[in-house]
Formats: sequence, structure tokens, C-alpha cells
Amino acid sequence: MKKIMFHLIAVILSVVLCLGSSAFAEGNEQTISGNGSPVPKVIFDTDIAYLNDDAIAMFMLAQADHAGMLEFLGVTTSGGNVLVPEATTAALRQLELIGRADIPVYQGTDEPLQGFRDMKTEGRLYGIPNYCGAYWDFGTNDFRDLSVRSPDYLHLLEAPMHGYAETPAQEEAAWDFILRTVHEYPGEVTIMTVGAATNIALALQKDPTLADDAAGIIYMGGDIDCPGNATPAAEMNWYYDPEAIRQSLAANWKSQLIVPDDLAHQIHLTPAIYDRLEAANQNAITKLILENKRTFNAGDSDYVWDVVVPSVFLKPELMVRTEERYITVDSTPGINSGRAVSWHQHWLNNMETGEGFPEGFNKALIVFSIDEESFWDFYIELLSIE
Ligand SMILES: [Ca+2]
Repeated sequence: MKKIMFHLIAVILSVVLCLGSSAFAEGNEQTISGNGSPVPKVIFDTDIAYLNDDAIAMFMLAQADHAGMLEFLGVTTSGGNVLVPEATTAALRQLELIGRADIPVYQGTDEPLQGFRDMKTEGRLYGIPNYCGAYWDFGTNDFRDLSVRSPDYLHLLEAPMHGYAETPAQEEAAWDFILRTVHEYPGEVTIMTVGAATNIALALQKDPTLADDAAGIIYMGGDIDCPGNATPAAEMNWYYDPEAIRQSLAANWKSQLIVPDDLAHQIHLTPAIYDRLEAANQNAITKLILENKRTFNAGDSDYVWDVVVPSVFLKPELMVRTEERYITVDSTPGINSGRAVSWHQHWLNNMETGEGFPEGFNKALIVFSIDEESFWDFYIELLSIE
């Protein structure tokens, strides 16, 4: 165990040093040298379900917090895969199951800025999405009537998989928590949004200086150069609330990092990874994964979407190919709703100042590939520490 801890300290030091020189680190420099605290702070905005990619990403953040690599300030729940009452119960209960009920959970909204979609009409006009998260009822194999919903996170329409949590959600709304905390630690807090991002847009509407004071924002979302996984045009997170993403992408963040679906499709969680996890040190997290998720994915491979977000934040050297682009998302209702549109470097345009790029497009760093072998090494190492 001591050997693991020494190794971990070395990893932490290398991460801290690397953060200072990585392409994404501009916003973190103040964190590292500004107030004597070398530990970045993180808010995790999520459409979490049970042992899905959001849950594993949350476990990684909890482990990184435990190891002193970052400070995990809180979870905010959003729509996407599920609705907010379900996401809140899932976040609270899974934090309890891994012994981290001390990490606070704040409820956001699952209602997109443009309102819920009329999926029956949209399905007829534009096609039925391959995946549309909370809009789909896998029980009836049809669109769900979202006017029939759980009244709150303690009274779900369907009994939660691991029961209800004893820990309550926080009273403060997600966007107020985000605003308060980011302003409390200017330049130190990175927001990771791996769901619909409605909470982020609502916070920005209330106070646009959120973007100035945050260290940066990391998104999981968008199909940048490939067909969408929700519709042919759009990736699921950015399809769920395209207007929220459009507004957030246009804000004055110090840095924006996008982990797109293009990248997620290159990384495969295979049975061999579960074998490696089993061979590693066992703790509450690895046991939970092996007992519940391994059987779910038995003999099959799965994608890890959101898990890449904390991974590249903690270990920027995992990123192999990144590209700066000027990007927005089409939030116009229709067949292109949620489509990511991005401009490459262009001889007529200035990447630094944005001069020459159309209005509404904003700069982001997009990760197109990572070192998969090192990613899985880090995944197993971080999840299995004591
Ligand atoms: Ca997610």
C-alpha cells in the first residue's frame, strides 16, 4: 500500500506540474501559484444514472479528491439520460455507497431552455432519435409523457435501483451554488458539464461574470466531425438542450475544452478492463463496478464518454490530438437541432483574436484522440486506490 501511495504522490506532482504547461492550463495558473493552493476545484454537472459513464466519472473525481489531486466541491444534477429527480437520487445514493456522502448534491433543472420537445411530432417530422435519454421509456418502447413525472427525488415513479439515500440534497439551486462557489474562488473552479448544461446556461443568464471568474469549463458533448448519436445531426447531450450549449459556448470562459462523441467512439470498455480492475486493489468503488456493471456489459464492449472528462483534466498528457476551433451549436428547431458547427484555422481568420470568424462562434479546444493505453492504466489506478 505504501508503494502505491508513493507512486500516487509522484503522479499528483506530475499532474500539478503538467497542468502548468498544458494547452488547457491557462485558466489554472492562478490556482497553482495564486493563493498557495495547488489543488484545482471542480463542480460536476451531470445527468447521472446508475453505474453509467457519469457515475464512473463522479467516482474518479471522488477518488481524485480523496488523493488530494483536486477538491470536489459538489455535484449538480441536470436532464439528459434521466430527469433531475432520478439523477439526484442516483448521485446521492451512489456517493453513499462509495462512502462519500460528504460531497454535496445540488438539484438543477431538466427542462431545456426552449421547453421540452414534442417528440411525437418531431419524430414524425425529423425522425425518431437513435437515443433520446429521458424522452424514451424502455418499458413501453415508446416516447414518455413527461407531464407524468416523479414529484421529487424522494418519491420516484419507479423504485430506485439501490434504494433512496439517507443524505438529503442541498436546498440551494444548482445555478446558485455554481455562481456562489465560482465567485468565492475566482480563477480556481473548473466546471465539468457532462449532461444537458441547462444549469450552466441559467447561471450565465443570471450572472455572465460566472465565465470570467471560473478557471474554465469542460464539456462532454457534440459530434464535431461525425454523424450524431441522437439524430444524424446531433450528439445526445447537445441535442437535449442545444440552446443551453449555444449560450454556454458563447460565454467569456478563460478556457473551454470539449470531449466530443467523436473521441468517445474510439475508446472501448472491454471485459479485459474488468479483469484488470478485479486484479487491482479492491475498494467500495471497484466492488460496486464489478458486482453491478460487469454483468451488465458481460462479453460486450461499451463506451465511456464522460469518464474521459476527469481523466484529461487530471492527466492532460493523455490528450494526443487536440484542435482549436471556433464553435457553436445550431439550436434552431428542425432536423439540425443540436448540430455542432465549427470553423478550423483559416488563412483569413485570426485564431487568437477571433477576427474573421462569424458572430456567435467561440474558441474551444477539442480533443480528438487520447492515449488509450495510458487512459486505461490511469482509470484502473485511480478507481482502485484505497
Ligand atoms: Ca452524461
